[in-house]
Formats: sequence, structure tokens, C-alpha cells
Amino acid sequence: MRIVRVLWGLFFLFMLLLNSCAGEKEAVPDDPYFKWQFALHNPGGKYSLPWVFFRTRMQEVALNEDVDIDAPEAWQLTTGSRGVIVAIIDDGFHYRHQDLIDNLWHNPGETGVDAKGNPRENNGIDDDHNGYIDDLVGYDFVFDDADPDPYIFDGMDQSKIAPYNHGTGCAGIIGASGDNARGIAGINWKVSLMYLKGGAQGDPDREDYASRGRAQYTARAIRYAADMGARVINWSGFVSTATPEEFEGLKEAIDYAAEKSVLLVIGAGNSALNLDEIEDPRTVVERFNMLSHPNILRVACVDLEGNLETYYSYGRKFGSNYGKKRVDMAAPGAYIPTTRIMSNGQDGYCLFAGTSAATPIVAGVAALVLSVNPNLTPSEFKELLVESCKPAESIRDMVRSGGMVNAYQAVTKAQEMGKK
Ligand SMILES: [Ca+2]
Ligand SMILES: [Ca+2]
Ligand SMILES: [Ca+2]
Ligand SMILES: [Ca+2]
Repeated sequence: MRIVRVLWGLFFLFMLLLNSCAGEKEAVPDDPYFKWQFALHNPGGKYSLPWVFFRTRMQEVALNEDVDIDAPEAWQLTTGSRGVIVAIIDDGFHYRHQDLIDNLWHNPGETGVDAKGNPRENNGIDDDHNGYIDDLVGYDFVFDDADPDPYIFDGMDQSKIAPYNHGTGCAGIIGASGDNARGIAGINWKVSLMYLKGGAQGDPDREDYASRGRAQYTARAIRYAADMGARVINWSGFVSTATPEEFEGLKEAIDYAAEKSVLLVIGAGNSALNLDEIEDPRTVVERFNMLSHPNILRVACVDLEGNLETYYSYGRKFGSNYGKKRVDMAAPGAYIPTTRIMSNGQDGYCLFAGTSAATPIVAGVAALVLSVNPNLTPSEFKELLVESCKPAESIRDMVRSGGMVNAYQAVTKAQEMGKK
């Protein structure tokens, strides 16, 4: 009997050891949709994506193993920190989504109660004297109020306002609560997300579909983020109309953010163009795509097989922009499960794609890096993200790094630099 007990004891010890070794390799969250977050962990093969993402039919996806950012490996080292503030500039947000609410940034100067005992968050007073009244979670620069809500003019009828998903999609990728047994896992399980509404597709003074005023609103949002302690800004957008003065104002705001050590992660755009070929910009979009401030990191998009994303619509070629000089790196941006608002205002999930989805993947990795090493200078920070990319033959000559952002290598490198 004694020998049996000893053998059992040895067996349990062995299993314990095996488990702890496995645990050192990767951390897997309990969020039910994590198994479809292939950009974070790509097992290869063919998968059917289910109805939860509101497709009319099952979606077949082909994958190449390891076309991902190695998130489970990185999560073994860090799952993020509430101390890291990421600002998202977009066209409004459903920030009360149950998978986002725990990672909502709160402006400390607009919390608690004022001298009269009224809550600072809705007393109608700019308690922290930053120029914005009751800005608890960020700001709506389009409608000039403290609620960066997800409602925009729907682009068809100026009087009609519809919920819009783009910003909520970016937020989920960067920082949906991880390991909370709900929905998806953000790249950061814990983080503080600041919400800045810089456009509303068809705001009242628009001339065409693209918002006028976007350059101005975004410039103010960038300054707000820099003043309020964000170290990373995700801007999966662009400007297509701006006066020369407005465009200059945008550039000055980006320089201001650089002085405050803020990295601006922006999308390369989805016109299937080589941005390096722009020499003499004629349009505002071209000028935008030429911006080359040291604190701008421009992101291209690859599909889950590792190729630059391309697709055809009405016989026209679309897909990720690229450029060995002007685009810093790629990230997976196809079939990305993320948070959304339903048309009735309820929480939901959907699939997101394009450089708009690849951009928050890089911003999310940048935030993970800061959680282990907050002392990096902006140039160290950006170069670390470039140097820690995983090389990929398919995009070697299309982006500066020659590869895809990699969370595990970036975090490891940031930790090593922190020890020096
Ligand atoms: Ca304020
Ligand atoms: Ca107030
Ligand atoms: Ca609003
Ligand atoms: Ca979750």
C-alpha cells in the first residue's frame, strides 16, 4: 500500500511540474470567443466563424499557423496595467459595453464631489480647469459635450442619428476585459481607455460624405490626450478635407504630442497604394499619408495567411496601403472579433477588418510594452516595436520592419531594456 501511495505522490508531483511548465509557455484567458481571435493566436487550418458575429452565414476562414502576435506568450509576462492610458480617437464609442466598462479611464479631476457636495462628473463645472466641463471619460469634440457617444449622422439623412461601430471595434481590440468569462479578450486584459470623439461622418457643416472639421476636432483630441496623460493614441482614421490652416493645426498637435512622449498609431489606409510613391501631394488624404513625425507609427494590414490584405469590390482593387519608407509595420487585420453596439443600443460582438483593425492591434501591443517599461522615450518606444517585429517574406519589401508586430518579442525586449 505504501509503495502505491509513494507512486501516486510521484505522479501528482510530475503532473504539477508538467502543468507549471505548460503555464510558462502561454496564458489562455477564459473569454468564450478567444478561440476565434486568430490575430492573437493562430493555430492554422480552416475555421468556421459562427453566428455570434452577426454574419448571415457561417464564414469560412483559411489560416496559416502563427500569423499572429503571440499574445498568449506575451500574457505570460504581462496582461496590461490600469496605469497605462490609451486614448482612442474615432467617431464615437459604446464605452458602457460590459466588456469595456472595467477598463474605462476616469479623469481624476472630474471625479468625487465638489465643495458643495455635488458630484464633479455632472456639476456643470470644469473642476480641473482643462477647458472641458465634466469630461469624466474623454470628450466629444464634434458636438462639444462630455459624452463621446457612438451616435453619428448616418450619412444619408442629416437629421437621422445612428449608432456607429468603428470606435467601439478599436476599443475592444486594445482593451476588452480579458479573462472575465465574457466575449473577447483585449490585447490588454487591464488598461485605461480614454475616449475622444473626433468625427461623426456627416456632421452638420459637411460638404461631402467625409466630415469637414475632422482635422480641427482631431487636433484638439490629440492635445487633450497628451495633456491628460495618455502615452499611446490610436487613430484608425484619416482626414480628407482640411484648409491649409487646419492641416497645419493638426501637424502642430502631433508635434505637441511628441513633446509629451505620446506615440500616435495610425492606419496606412485601404486604397491598395504604395505610399512611398507620393511625391507631390495634391489631395488632403495624400498629405495625410505623407505625415512623417517621429512619433507617428503607420500600420499596414495582413490577412490571416500573412499576405498584404487585398480585395476586389465592383471590379476595383482595394486593400492595405504599404510602403517600405512610410509604413512602419504590419499587423493582422482580417476577421478580427471585437465589441460593437447593436442598432437597439445593446452590447454585441462583430468582425472587424482592414487597417482600421490592424492599427489597434499595434496600439494594444504598445500599451502592453508600457505596462512592463513605462520609462521608454518615444523614439526608443517606436524603434522597439519596429525591431521586435516578426519578419515575413510576403511583406518584406512593403513595410519598414519587413514584418508583423509581435507582442511577445516587444514585451521581452522592453523588459530587458528596463533592467539596464
Ligand atoms: Ca474638465
Ligand atoms: Ca465637473
Ligand atoms: Ca456627445
Ligand atoms: Ca472579455
